[in-house]
Amino acid sequence: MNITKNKKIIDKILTAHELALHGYCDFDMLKDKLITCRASLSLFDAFSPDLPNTIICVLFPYCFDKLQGNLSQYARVPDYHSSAGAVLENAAKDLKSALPKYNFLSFIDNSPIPEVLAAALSGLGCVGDNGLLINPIYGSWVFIGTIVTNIPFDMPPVSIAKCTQCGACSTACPGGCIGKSRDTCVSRISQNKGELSQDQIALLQKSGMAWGCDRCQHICPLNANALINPHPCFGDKPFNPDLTDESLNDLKGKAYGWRGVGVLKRNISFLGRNKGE
Ligand code: B12
Ligand code: SF4
Ligand code: SF4
Repeated sequence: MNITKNKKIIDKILTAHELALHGYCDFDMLKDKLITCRASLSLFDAFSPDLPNTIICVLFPYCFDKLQGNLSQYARVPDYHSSAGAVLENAAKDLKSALPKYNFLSFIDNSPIPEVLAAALSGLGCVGDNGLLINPIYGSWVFIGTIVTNIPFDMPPVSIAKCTQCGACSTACPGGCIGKSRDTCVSRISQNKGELSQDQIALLQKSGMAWGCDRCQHICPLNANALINPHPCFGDKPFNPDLTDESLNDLKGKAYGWRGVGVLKRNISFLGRNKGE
């Protein structure tokens, strides 16, 4: 086994898929922190009876501009689960062809891997008080994907870097949830099904958001000079920063589509946009 040679092969294949922004971490460091989800089984099935050795972490910058409307930045690009997910799957297939002795399994978001932690351990940035991975070039405007593999690498011991802890996100957060429970996170509330409580409605109105929330990112000084250079899988034009009832006619390929039109209409109506305000 030649670790340096394998790493070179992986670097080359990832770069060919425009995934030059990647790093590696030891699966062992995260095996006690895995998130239980539907994708957990596929992780263990793929490597059974053993465990994977390495997590390859990749970043997908997604910011096109800093326009702020009622739609969160991350949802202004084609749904990353499929767009970025397809890039990851193809990269994993090419890795398997080049290194057939090993397995490669890709995940993004719907993943047992705590992705922020994995990316930080892979040297791709620091962990903000807002819970997000902040890359030195792209800021926190990045999605995190992983390719889990049984290739063994010799990884030096790493520690997790923290942000400057300036407190700006905490002051700006409409839900008051930095360092506390995420139950009042507007991003979560905007996804809730059914009726919202009066408190939840008040938080949505306070934030002005119909889907997602970016307050703790827009305010972060570490994002001030973030490079704008979105991954090509997101095309060349973002969606409008404001959701309206009309824009809900086509939910195909939208990251805000999975909850259905009812939840989106409900959120928009609380913001008063239907009444022409
Ligand atoms: C559930 C979830 C949510 C929930 C809950 C968020 C939460 N943090 O609990 C809700 C719906 C609120 C949410 C909102 C958002 N999310 Co989200 N979410 C996830 C998901 C699926 C799981 C997160 C999780 O449960 N992690 C596990 C627990 C243990 O995490 P935790 O308690 O927060 O602990 C973290 C930190 O404490 C830190 N940590 C742990 N131990 C230690 C120890 C030390 C010493 C240090 C320093 C740090 C540290 O790392 C942990 C892992 O993330 C991940 C994808 C994934 N598979 O990881 C995406 C993910 C975190 N979300 C993402 C995004 C983009 C968002 C939003 C920005 C979307 C939006 N604009 O509305 C917001 C941001 C809200 C916020 N400030 O966190 C991205 C983040 C990308 C990035 N740059 O970091 C992810 C990684 C998805 C992806 N594939 O890109 N999300
Ligand atoms: S705003 Fe300040 S405390 Fe919050 S994540 Fe950014 S640097 Fe950290
Ligand atoms: S996404 Fe919004 S509500 Fe959630 S932690 Fe960040 S600022 Fe607070």
